Amino acid sequence: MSTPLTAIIKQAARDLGFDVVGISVLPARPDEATAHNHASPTGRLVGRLNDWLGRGFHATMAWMARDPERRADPARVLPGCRSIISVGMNYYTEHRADEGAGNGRIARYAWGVDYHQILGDRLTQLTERISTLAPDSRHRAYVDTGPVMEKAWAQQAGLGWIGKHSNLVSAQFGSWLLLGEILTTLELEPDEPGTDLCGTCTLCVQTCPTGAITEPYVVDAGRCISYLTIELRGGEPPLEDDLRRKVGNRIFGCDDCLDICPYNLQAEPTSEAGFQPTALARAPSLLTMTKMTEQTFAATFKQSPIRRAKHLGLQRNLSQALANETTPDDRAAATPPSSEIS
Ligand code: B12
Ligand code: SF4
Ligand code: SF4
Repeated sequence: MSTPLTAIIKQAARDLGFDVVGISVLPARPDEATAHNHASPTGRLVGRLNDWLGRGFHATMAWMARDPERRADPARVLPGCRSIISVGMNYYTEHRADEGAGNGRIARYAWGVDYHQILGDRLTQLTERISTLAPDSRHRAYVDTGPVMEKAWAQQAGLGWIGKHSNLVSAQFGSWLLLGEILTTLELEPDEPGTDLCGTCTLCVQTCPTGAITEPYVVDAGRCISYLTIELRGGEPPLEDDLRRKVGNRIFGCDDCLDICPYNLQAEPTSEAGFQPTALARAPSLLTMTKMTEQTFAATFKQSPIRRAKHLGLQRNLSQALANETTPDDRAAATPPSSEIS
């Protein structure tokens, strides 16, 4: 049973359009919360993060290696932090990608308006509401870009579980949830952590074209197509032929490990207008897009996550995909094209 304040905050989050909301708490005594205590949630998290960093799985994302103890411990981000309000928004639409000849493929999360904007605006409103309810409290809201391990806290707050592809899966919304959170000094009522329902399934691990899921729950970003087409800056040396071929027609992100997940079979379309796809995002013509100047790129993707790749990165991706049209990716050659399950 939630305390009145917890219940009011959760209802306010739902009223703002968040599909899921849950709460996790940090211990009152700072020594219990510290990242040096390996039995505490933050201690376990810093261990996992350091292990991942130690294996070099962050590749060129140097920002991931900056102050891991802070990234794993919300109390270092917001001194006095007692609770984390995790929220998620469903971005699934019933549209299909048009992968006709000459088209590239863009990951679903980038089909509409940038989620940083959609979730960020709502989180600002939620924070304002909390401030009026509890004027003495302090908060920090983040979507993606903050030093917070969002999936782990979402799992702790009961939004779902961390699947073997390492993303959060919800029994209700599958893997199509984007995450955000508010760190707060308020003591709220915690939810039960999510239970892992992957069981013996390993479909996502098997389907990954590049073997980036090195073992269940662990992703080597340096091999992940999402990293190779978004975070790896244009202008870096070209990929080795084998890896480049496996990138196939993907020009921004990758959904293969999400598309295959059985928990997406019953995914309900989102009611959020901002996530509806643009015609270009669903059916991106490789040749047309190679003609985009820097100015057209900036204007076309002003409100889209695709601007993250920058003009140079997207052009690199388009060249790769065009090269792969004549040398199809290994997986596509070996197996029939995988259609989306959902
Ligand atoms: C860096 C990053 C990436 C990198 C690295 C991915 C990765 N798996 O770490 C790259 C660029 C490859 C990437 C790709 C994608 N990303 Co990304 N990414 C992030 C970011 C900024 C940090 C993630 C991180 O901390 N990684 C470091 C490692 C150590 O942490 P980890 O993945 O959480 O893995 C550990 C945990 O699983 C941990 N763990 C923690 N608690 C527990 C508990 C249990 C029981 C177990 C078993 C394990 C476990 O063990 C693992 C150790 O290896 C987050 C936003 C954020 N601030 O959190 C978004 C985020 C994870 N990305 C997101 C998305 C949507 C994607 C893509 C689907 C985009 C796409 N379609 O192309 C892909 C998915 C690829 C994949 N299979 O992971 C969403 C995920 C939403 C969700 N439902 O989970 C996030 C949360 C952004 C957001 N705000 O919504 N991403
Ligand atoms: S996003 Fe693609 S490349 Fe990355 S882990 Fe999933 S299936 Fe593999
Ligand atoms: S595909 Fe299977 S193993 Fe992967 S997250 Fe979904 S249920 Fe878990």
